[in-house]
Amino acid sequence: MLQENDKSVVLKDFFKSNVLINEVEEILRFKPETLIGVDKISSDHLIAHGIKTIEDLANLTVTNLPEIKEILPNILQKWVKIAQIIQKNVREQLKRHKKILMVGLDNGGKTSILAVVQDKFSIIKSLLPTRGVKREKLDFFGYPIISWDLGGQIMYREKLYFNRPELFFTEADIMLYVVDIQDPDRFPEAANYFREVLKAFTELGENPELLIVLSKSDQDFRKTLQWQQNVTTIKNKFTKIVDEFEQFIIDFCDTTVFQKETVMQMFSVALTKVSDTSEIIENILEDFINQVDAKAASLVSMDGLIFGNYTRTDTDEMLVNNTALLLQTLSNFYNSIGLIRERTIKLDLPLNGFTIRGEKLFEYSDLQIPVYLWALAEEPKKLEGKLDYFKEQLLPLINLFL
Ligand SMILES: Nc1nc2c(ncn2[C@@H]2O[C@H](COP(=O)(O)OP(=O)(O)OP(=O)(O)O)[C@@H](O)[C@H]2O)c(=O)[nH]1
Ligand SMILES: [Mg+2]
Repeated sequence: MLQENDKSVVLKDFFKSNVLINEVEEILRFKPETLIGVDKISSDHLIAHGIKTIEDLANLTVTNLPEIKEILPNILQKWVKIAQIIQKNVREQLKRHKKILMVGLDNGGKTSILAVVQDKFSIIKSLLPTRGVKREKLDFFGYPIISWDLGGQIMYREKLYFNRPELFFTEADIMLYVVDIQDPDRFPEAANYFREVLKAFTELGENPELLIVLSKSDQDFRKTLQWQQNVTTIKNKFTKIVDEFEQFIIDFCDTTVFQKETVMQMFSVALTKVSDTSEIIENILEDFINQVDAKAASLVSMDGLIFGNYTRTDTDEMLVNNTALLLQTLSNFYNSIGLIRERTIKLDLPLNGFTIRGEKLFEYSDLQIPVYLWALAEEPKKLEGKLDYFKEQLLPLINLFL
């Protein structure tokens, strides 16, 4: 983030002080006169010669400039060079954003998930089907993302996306394929569309990460046998499809928009797939759990974002993460009725011989969201004895990557 701010400061320095920069991608569409040193009259001459934007200026070749008699060639050359620096910078900034494709049948819950991530709960009730593709920039805990929400209605699926696949299915870091888990009648249709998308990726030589989102896994529904059956059906169907191709790996996550933490958790899983950051955090956690003979550790924010975790077995991972999320929900409830948040949250399972323990480390973002280190340990004393070491030595490292 710091880097990005630094860069936009540099970019701003090229423009007159009255020019407001809201979105990086707008910059290339600015008129030439927004640049420092380009007066309105010269700008109008440029426009008259078809050079209407910063981008047009940048696309000129310095060694082969058009003749504009009102502007000296060496001055024009300077402006072109500046425009080219700006263009390069803008492109670099945009590239840093992870591109997330939201794909799936109509009514699956794609746009709702994006609304939850942005805390726009109120719009969910009145959402209309997405028309075509909706692109949006999000900031997920400071992590820059561009989401491409591909409206799932049949007309778009049949007439738009596969006619020009290169416009939609290239350069994605990850695809979240959303399946409405409450609608088994449409599982075959969802599976066929998924296969078509994988074919398009294959033909384009693209290999994004894939995460299948089992949406509408509402709390009550999750408790039913029907939910379990539907999940099994989807997992089998989709795993088979992926096996038809060579290059893809899939993972599954369930969400409900009625519990924000499920959506946050799903997004964290998605981001850990596309960022090196969590790998680094995982390495640090691995180092720590080895030192204290623990079995698993996870860094989780109070609203359910998992920054990274390290475990040796899937069961331990589930144990730590699910316990953390549930106990944090409880802690949030205590907090909401006026109790002071405890620094340490602990659950002993003596018959099973272990303890799951969360320790508050710091508060994250302007909203001051507490972040806890969770660990599963058979000898929690060892862990407790090393917490100061963790805070003093390892946490500053982790902070570098948050
Ligand atoms: N029960 C339940 N309903 C949900 C959930 N998420 C979304 N919905 C509802 O499902 C409907 C469709 O949601 P959208 O987010 O518009 O679906 P979409 O995938 O964007 O649909 P298209 O834009 O047509 O592709 C809306 O009425 C939502 O309120 C959920 O987690 N649980
Ligand atoms: Mg939509």
